[in-house]
Amino acid sequence: MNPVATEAGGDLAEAAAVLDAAATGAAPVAQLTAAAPLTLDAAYDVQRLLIERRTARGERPSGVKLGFTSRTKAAQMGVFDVIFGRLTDAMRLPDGARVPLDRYVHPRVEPEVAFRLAVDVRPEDTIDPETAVDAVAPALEIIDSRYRDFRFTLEDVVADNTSAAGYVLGPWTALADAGDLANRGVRLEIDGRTAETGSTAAILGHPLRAVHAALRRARALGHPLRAGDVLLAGAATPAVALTPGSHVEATVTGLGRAAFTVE
Ligand code: OOG
Repeated sequence: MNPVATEAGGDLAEAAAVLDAAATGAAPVAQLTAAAPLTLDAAYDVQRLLIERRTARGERPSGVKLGFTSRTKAAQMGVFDVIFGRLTDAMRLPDGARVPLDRYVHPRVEPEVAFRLAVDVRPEDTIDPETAVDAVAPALEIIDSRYRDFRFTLEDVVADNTSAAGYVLGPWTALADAGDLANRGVRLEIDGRTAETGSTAAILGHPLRAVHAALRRARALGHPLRAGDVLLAGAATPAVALTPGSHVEATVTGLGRAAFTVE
């Protein structure tokens, strides 16, 4: 084997181990790019290795997510490229869950729209995004950067699996019954008060474009998707820090709500 590749592979595996330990120990670490430059391709390799560590512990892939699909959210973090992350069943929290805060480093929440994959999609398949998904739901995503101060570059956040930490889904509505999703109100409520409002139009101009973007990225990364997988389309508003005891709800007009309570 090429020794340079081995060495680089070792570094990437080490980076994945560091980020994995930061997540499991809820203890932040320095940005990877502070120590050495990281290409975007290498960052996606770290992300894959990070998820392989989780699946080796028994977690199962449950879908994918996009980040920075809305400008207000991208502006909040100063990163303007759409990013792709991977979800596992251990990140899924039941609607109405009680969520312990000490499981995370500095968690934030964002209101989202989720889609459900209708069919298996192998990387070599070309599929129309509208037929790839069959249902839509309101969702909440808990993001938790494993980097100190929640600060990162594009490559850092990709390596850290796009800060993915947890997600809650509201009820599914069949896409055929959901009507036009182009411009639905999205509201984040904390303790009954509106914390953020936005529109599904903020998600790449139309949330179904997120399906297209996710399929394209999954194909480029050779990442297979399965029928039933969840696709989080990205926040419609900036993220809000979680505080103990708060009750968090996301509402998407016409689709209902998703909620959890912080412990
Ligand atoms: C990265 C994840 C952003 C979204 O929906 O835009 C994201 C972060 O802000 O930590 O999930």
